[in-house]
Amino acid sequence: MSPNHEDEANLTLDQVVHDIQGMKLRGAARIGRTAATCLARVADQSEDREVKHALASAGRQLVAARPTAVSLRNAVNLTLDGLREPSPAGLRLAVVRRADAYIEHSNEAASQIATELVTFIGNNATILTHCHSSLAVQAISAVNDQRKNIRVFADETRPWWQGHLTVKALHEAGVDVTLIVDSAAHHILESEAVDAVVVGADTITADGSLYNKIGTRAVALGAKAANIPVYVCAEAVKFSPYSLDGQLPTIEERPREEVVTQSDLAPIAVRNPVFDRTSAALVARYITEYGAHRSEEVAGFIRRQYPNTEDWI
Ligand code: RI2
Repeated sequence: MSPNHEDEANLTLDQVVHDIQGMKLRGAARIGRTAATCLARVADQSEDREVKHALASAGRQLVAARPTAVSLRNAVNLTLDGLREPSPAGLRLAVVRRADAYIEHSNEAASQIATELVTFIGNNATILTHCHSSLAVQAISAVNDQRKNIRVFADETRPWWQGHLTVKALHEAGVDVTLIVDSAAHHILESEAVDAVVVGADTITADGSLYNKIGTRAVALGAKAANIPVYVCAEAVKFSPYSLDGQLPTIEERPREEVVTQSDLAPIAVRNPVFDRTSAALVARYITEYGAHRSEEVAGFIRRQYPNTEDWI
């Protein structure tokens, strides 16, 4: 299911923002790569006299498209890096180069994270996962390639059913995977002697909290109760430098129509939060391209990864 970012290179800024808001473009890693690609296109296509303004405006529009995934804001800032270059030509060149570097690093990070996760999972392991994380899918596939007799249970993940993407991708990779409804997760954790929960991340904050797809918190609480470790596959851009000074992600709420469309339920109120926060104590390790980190190590990791965020939006 790994997206071909060239497909997105032809999208306009408005199309990218629309597709991210409409969940046509989803997955925090893919959203970040698409934002970098989009900014390179804006740089390429802007006149000298307008390039700085066009990039600043595009950056703000992209950051606003999905408030919970910090990879989007980090991708914009890592690509624009404060728009400091003095000349239009220098700015244009720097943005295109940084966008290419971002995309190359993102793709390399996924395979480094996969290699790191394998060190935490043994033969005959049973894994449970939630939603569709391209990083978790790649890492679980690597575990299946290098360990014997691996089984996976995947939550379907209402209301967008991203678990269907996960089971199809893992099945294509030759993994023994079983789809379950979200509310079966606790039962499976206990009755199937699950050895590890492996999920992705939208945002990780300095206190070690994980912001991920709705339902992750419930799975992590069930794992804690069953003494099962939770491993989070997340490249450095999933970590929030903005949380060092207290800026926390907004939990995105989406339309009721994604939950119910039946006319007999029309009078009934519906809430549709699509992310939740899993506290630091429930995460065993954050598996990154720079190694595995405990929750209490996250603030230091963020400071090392993001030493200078001056002029960032
Ligand atoms: P990768 C997804 O959100 C899920 O929450 C997933 O865990 C996270 O992004 C990270 O995905 P959505 O886009 O970056 O389905 O690992 O709302 O692909």
